[in-house]
Amino acid sequence: MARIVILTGAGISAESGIRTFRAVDGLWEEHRVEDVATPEGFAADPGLVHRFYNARRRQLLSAEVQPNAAHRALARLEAALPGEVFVVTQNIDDLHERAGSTNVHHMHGRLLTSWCRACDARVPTMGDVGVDSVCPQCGVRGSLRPDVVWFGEIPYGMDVIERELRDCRIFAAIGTSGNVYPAAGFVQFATAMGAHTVELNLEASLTHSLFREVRQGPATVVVPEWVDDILADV
Ligand code: BV8
Repeated sequence: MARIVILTGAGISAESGIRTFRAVDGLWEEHRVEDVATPEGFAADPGLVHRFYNARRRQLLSAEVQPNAAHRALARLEAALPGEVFVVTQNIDDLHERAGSTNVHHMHGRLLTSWCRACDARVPTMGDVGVDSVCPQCGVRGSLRPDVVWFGEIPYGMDVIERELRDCRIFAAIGTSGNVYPAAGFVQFATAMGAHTVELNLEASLTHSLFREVRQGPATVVVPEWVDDILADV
């Protein structure tokens, strides 16, 4: 069980050039994100939803997008405190891993994986996926969907997340607006378990008043400072 549980959201990847959810003003090709990132949206127009994720995957894999100082600070924290740090991210990018974090859980899935609804395999995905794509595992055509948790679907690993929250001493939320549940509710649970809670965000989130400590500013500034303070105390 980790002593420090860190929830991250789109804001930690903003300075790597990946637009946050709310910054895209919730629109994609004139569709509300909530309509595209749902099972109903995928059933209604799988091509549109594949395009939405193909565009984000291409951007993520472009040379311009690299882990930033906030991702690297969390990797430094984990290296300094082996076994003590657990990152649960709402993000579907791989920037935490590329920065060197190893104990990372993607509760909303991953952009670089597809899920075959014919054979249930998760397959690594670096290129575009479409309604005619063939599953590399079972050969079925048209059975691949993004390996992403959409609105109305159950986030991955809720049992693991609850166990980590139950035992943590410090809960930090970085770059998340507090819009989306169940992630936005983790701070209440951590507080009930007696953990110290801290929000690190560009601006006050919807849940900022639930945190014992708030550090406002860009993640590349406030996260390295926070990590330095944590390591100065050990
Ligand atoms: C669930 C997919 C049941 C992948 C995402 C009514 C009807 C139906 C459902 C609901 C409802 N009311 C509530 C719900 C539940 C629903 C929900 O919360 N809806 C919201 C919109 C009200 N939740 C669900 O459906 C979830 N499932 O509830 O199942 C259940 C639950 C538990 C146990 C059993 C059953 C599933 C939610 C997952 C949806 N999928 N993503 C993808 O396409 O990416 S959510 C999506 O939003 C992303 O994952 C994203 O990470 C997430 C949250 O957004 P944030 O990360 O917070 O990003 P945002 O842009 O909002 O904020 C960025 C923040 O960063 C801002 O505060 C900004 O100030 C800050 N920032 C910006 N720049 C910087 C910065 N901070 C620091 N430095 C910077 N430079």
